Amino acid sequence: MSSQPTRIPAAWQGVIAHYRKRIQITTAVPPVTLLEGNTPLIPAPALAKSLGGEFELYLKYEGLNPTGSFKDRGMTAAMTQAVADGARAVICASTGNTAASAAAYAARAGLKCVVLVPEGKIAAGKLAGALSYGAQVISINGSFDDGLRMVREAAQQAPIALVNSINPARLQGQKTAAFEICDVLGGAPDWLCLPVGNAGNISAYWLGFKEYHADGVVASRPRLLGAQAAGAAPIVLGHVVEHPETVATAIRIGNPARWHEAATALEESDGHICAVGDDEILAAYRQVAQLEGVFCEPSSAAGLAGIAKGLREGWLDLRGMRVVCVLTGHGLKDPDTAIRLSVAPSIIEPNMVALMKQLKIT
Ligand code: AN7
Repeated sequence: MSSQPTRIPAAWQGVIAHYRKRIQITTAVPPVTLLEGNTPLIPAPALAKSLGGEFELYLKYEGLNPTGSFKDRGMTAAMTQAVADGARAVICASTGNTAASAAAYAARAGLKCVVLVPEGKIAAGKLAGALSYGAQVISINGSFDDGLRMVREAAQQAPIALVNSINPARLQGQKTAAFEICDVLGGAPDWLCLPVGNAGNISAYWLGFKEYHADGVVASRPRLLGAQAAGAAPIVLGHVVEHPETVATAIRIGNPARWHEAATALEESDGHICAVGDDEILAAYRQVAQLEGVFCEPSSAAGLAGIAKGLREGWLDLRGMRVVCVLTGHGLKDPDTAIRLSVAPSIIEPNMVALMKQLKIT
């Protein structure tokens, strides 16, 4: 036995450091980072089989980022740029994950952080995060879309940096997930599936895949499959949804800021965007946890629900293909939904008779 510790080679330094030359943001200051990124790409053979098999399925498990969602990739870039620009405070509207991420990275950077969230429509783990990281949390009697309109104006009227995904630095950070997928697979997948809310992420992925392809790093680009919740599906419907409603609160958005970019990405990739019902989202959410041991938040399962729907309805043919499904946030973000959907634990007396009865052993 060697008495020396085995050093892990080239420890991960976060997405900006790893992809520095490709990240179009300032180099004037060191990155504000929590070593986000480098998330696992988990093979999901049991899930693929349950969906009819005949294709390779991988889960990009973004819930393993420092604050539990993909938002950290964009936030490291937005916060680094804000520091370089001399900002003292940052602001965003959020369905929850952006708020938690902004709060953490602002804490890291020593900046004040203000987040606007829709009252009563933010999952417990996200609120807990935003509050714990020390952000000023303002709950509005309105939707995410109302909040976004307000913070856009606030950033014009006050010296406060906007860190929603209309901030271009956010997309620069978030596109690194596309790079990681290609770097792990040794090429681009045939399809990339993901939930769509404000449409920043689908736009960022497309930036990343296009860039790798244009530079000859990969030989092909994936087709994109976006999924919106049926009660909040403006891009699918082709019009703003005034009162979006869905159990998938992260994507409860009626007027996406990156609508145009998402539409372009869908068109350029020969992709497709579909609406999935809450029942379909929750079925996929339970399936990925119970067949693969991967716990994501309900919204994150929308992409998977989109695959299931496409295969069931016959407009999606994945035979022989390599498919990546992005699980955008961790299941622990929304413990209330997880518990509400499950059978409650049985409560027993602390003795063996009671236990053996539960084990159905007589
Ligand atoms: C888990 O936090 O919009 O289409 O304010 O939290 O890039 O908006 C969250 C969005 C998917 C949709 N999955 O991504 C916010 C927010 C999860 C999310 C999305 C979100 P975009």
